[in-house]
Amino acid sequence: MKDLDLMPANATCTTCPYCGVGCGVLASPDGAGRLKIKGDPAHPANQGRLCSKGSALGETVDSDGRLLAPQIDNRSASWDDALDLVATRFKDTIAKHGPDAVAFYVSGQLLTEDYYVANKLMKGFIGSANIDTNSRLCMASTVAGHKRAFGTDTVPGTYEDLELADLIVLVGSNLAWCHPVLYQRIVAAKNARPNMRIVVIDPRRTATTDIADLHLQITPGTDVALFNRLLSEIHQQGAVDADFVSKHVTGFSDTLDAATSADAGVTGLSHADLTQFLNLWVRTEKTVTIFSQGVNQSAQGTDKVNAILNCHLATGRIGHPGMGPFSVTGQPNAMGGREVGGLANMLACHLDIENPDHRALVGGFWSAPAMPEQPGLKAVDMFRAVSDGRIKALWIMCTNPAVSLPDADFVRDAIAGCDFTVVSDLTNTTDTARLADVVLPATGWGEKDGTVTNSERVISRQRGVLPAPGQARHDWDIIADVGRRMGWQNAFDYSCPAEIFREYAALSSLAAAQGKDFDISGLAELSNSEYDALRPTRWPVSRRDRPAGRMFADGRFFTATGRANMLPVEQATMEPSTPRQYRLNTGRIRDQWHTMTRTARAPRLNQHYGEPFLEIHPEDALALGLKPAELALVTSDHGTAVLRVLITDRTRPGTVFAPIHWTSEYASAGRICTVVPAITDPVSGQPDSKAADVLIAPYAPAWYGFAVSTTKLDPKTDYWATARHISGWRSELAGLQTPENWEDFARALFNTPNAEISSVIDPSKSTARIALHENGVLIGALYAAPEPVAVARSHVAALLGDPGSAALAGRPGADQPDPGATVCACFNVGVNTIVSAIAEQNLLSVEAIGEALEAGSNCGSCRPELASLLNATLGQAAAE
Ligand SMILES: Nc1nc2c(c(=O)[nH]1)N[C@H]1C(S)=C(S)[C@@H](COP(=O)(O)OP(=O)(O)OC[C@H]3O[C@@H](n4cnc5c(=O)[nH]c(N)nc54)[C@H](O)[C@@H]3O)O[C@H]1N2
Ligand SMILES: Nc1nc2c(c(=O)[nH]1)N[C@H]1C(S)=C(S)[C@@H](COP(=O)(O)OP(=O)(O)OC[C@H]3O[C@@H](n4cnc5c(=O)[nH]c(N)nc54)[C@H](O)[C@@H]3O)O[C@H]1N2
Ligand code: SF4
Ligand SMILES: [Mo]
Repeated sequence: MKDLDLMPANATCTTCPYCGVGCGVLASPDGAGRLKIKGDPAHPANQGRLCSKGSALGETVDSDGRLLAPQIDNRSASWDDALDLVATRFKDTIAKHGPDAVAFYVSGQLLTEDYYVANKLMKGFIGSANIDTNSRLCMASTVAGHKRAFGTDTVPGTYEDLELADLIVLVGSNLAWCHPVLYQRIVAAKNARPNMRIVVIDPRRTATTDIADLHLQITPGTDVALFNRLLSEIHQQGAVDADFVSKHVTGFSDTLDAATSADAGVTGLSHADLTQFLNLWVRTEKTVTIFSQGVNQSAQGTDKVNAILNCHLATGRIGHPGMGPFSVTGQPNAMGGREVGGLANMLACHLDIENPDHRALVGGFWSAPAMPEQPGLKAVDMFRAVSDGRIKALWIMCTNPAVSLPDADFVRDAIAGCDFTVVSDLTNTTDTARLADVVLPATGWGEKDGTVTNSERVISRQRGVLPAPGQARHDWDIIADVGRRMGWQNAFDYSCPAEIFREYAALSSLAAAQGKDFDISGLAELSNSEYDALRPTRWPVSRRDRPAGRMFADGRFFTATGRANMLPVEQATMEPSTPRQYRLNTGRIRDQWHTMTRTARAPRLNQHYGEPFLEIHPEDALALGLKPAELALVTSDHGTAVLRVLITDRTRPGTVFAPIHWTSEYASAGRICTVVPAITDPVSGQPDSKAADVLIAPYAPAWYGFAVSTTKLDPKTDYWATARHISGWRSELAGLQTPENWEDFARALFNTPNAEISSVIDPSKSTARIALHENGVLIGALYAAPEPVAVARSHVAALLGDPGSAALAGRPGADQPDPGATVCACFNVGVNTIVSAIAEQNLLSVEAIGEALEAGSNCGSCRPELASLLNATLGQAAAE
């Protein structure tokens, strides 16, 4: 890890492709197909910091596993054949069934230039608005809430506001794991100004709640009631900014009436906690309310957003330093996609599809033959239309809907049944790509060039550092080529992303002339080399006389009246789960990104959690007869998942939590969206991904197993989950029937007919330990038992490639302590190592752990966990 400091001076400045913090990265080829990575000290978002995922980027970029040539029906094909087929099938479908019989489903991970071209092709030339994006699952409620309140989808705040705030309220956001660098900036600010207060509103205890002065463990789905209660408290305590409201806001009295009749009892919060929160919020001028998926992904997501915005509007706490509502974006270009009109109900540059003037303006600018007059289908409805045959040709780019959309088995079957499906991805092995008729190899991060916009409206360049693997091509180039092959040569005659960006910036000039806030006209004349050199830039960047920087500072909003709207919102009635049901909450873990196509390639990112799991409260586990590390069967009307049980009081009784990341590539039944119903918010169309009613039962296999192997296994066992590790692969296994002969079973599992087998099999206990050697070195080991196997997993994984038979013991000798599960992914430091160092070396702070073990001293993502280990260990010591 010391080579982190040895960054060549000519390293390329680019932007991290994961979360919406949008950290600047310095990247330079290491000569072996990978990259050296360092945080860019000059980037305003991160000032040199990176989290665990960003730090491991260099390990995810080699060409191993990449699709190198287009495929038609699973066979390699030339680009000409593949793109001619795509163009012909789309043209024929449109000719026969009309433009709405085709659709694009795209992604907040496309670059702005890719997005612009896809949107132009669908909305301007094909003449349908059936282009929607995975941002529908992510930011749609915020988009709708912002538009209702501000008349525009604009985030007013900047990251500096978080450092200037005296109170930060995090609603439905696990910032420590999902926006780690922002979280670290907040931690640093709080250390510098200990009077800063932090409140976390989340039904679950998370890594983020560790820094909270107050954690409101709210009943899931009751945020509207809480913020309505806050609004009436603001009024009662005389904290309404009457001047601001009278000049700049509409709807105040109706909204207050609705709020005053609200009952905060449904939140389940104690009187003391509620009062403390209300007083803190009402009495702290400099308050920032950060919100994320606990707000957006709800059947009432848009109302939740407006309930929060109402409180900021009533107090005038918006548009000034250190205060404001702050929706943190998920994907690297979620914001850019919103600006470029990637959603089915928007046009580019914040223009509206339903406004005839806007349509005419964009249509004229593009010389478009056909502009749709109606919004297109939103993601969930789009796949319903695929299923019932209304959509007959579908192109999915840069997203994995067979895993990430609710009711995922339905979606998978819909895609499989579609007349013609095209997928553009880095690999052909994703759950979605495997269903496609045509798979197109796209270049990925590290290879492609363009721009992204982060959560604070800063546009940054992603820059290519590595050559495209095989024949892979850039997304914008693939889409433009199809556009030309469909007959629109001039409109799609682009030669580089800079050209696309200039066109987009010029369109924004026209939008701004219509009174829209999105304005990057100042960048419309960038030369190719200026575009290449573009430093991070916050919009607006206008060529008109228009101030840059903070939005809404002058109290002017983008509604017809110029005033912001407060909106009366009511808490929806929460349907109680039936007594046998549990409410399933889903979300993210620290070291994986979505469907794991990139992060799971970096061994160190698989160490934090190596398997799909279910967090369940001890009382519920007891009632269900589930013991630690057993497997649970999670079912709903829609599907089934099998997950490792993690018994913890982090989650409330009656509610369980599962991560979203696992796919059929890495586990037998880990796709959690199979059990999530496709219930959506009526305003935004965003799915409620946080409140599925499920049944839980013990999975009860006859045997459990753990295997290490030098190559990826293809287990045919009833349950399996596999992860890449430093020296090979680790697999968790289970079966409903005990194999008759463990050695035969092992031979088949490892698919190594010639390996030498040694084993310790105890029929009386039904346990087996088997080691496989080839050419004298260990190539695999299997441990099986009727209960979850107790084996020192990291230890045996490290023995792969070694001579000798130490693996049969399954645990290290007394002189070699087992480091335990990895906490610090950068320096590979395990929990046992940390706990004993705390006790033995009398370590009293996270910094001291860093000095002793290096843990937490690079990316810092594990610092919340170090802090809680410290608390637990020191607390225990104090009690002894
Ligand atoms: N490590 C990692 N980071 C990521 C990503 C990733 O895949 N991995 N993905 C990125 C993307 S695209 C996104 S959208 C963001 C998401 O970032 P977050 O929104 O922070 O992440 P989630 O884990 O989806 O959900 C946040 C929290 O909402 C809580 N919650 C559930 N129901 C409710 C409720 O009714 N009310 C309230 N107040 N809270 C509730 C959950 O318990 C959870 O802790 O993360 C981004 N960053
Ligand atoms: N239950 C539940 N479901 C959820 C959520 C939840 O919290 N709970 N969260 C939702 C949210 S917020 C989100 S954002 C989605 C994310 O869900 P997805 O978008 O489906 O997940 P990703 O794994 O990011 O998919 C990106 C795909 O694009 C590929 N790819 C990467 N780079 C490129 C590129 O440059 N070009 C092309 N063409 N392909 C590329 C990757 O290999 C991968 O297959 O999941 C949603 N689903
Ligand atoms: S916080 Fe981490 S994942 Fe997000 S942009 Fe920064 S380095 Fe990338
Ligand atoms: Mo997202």
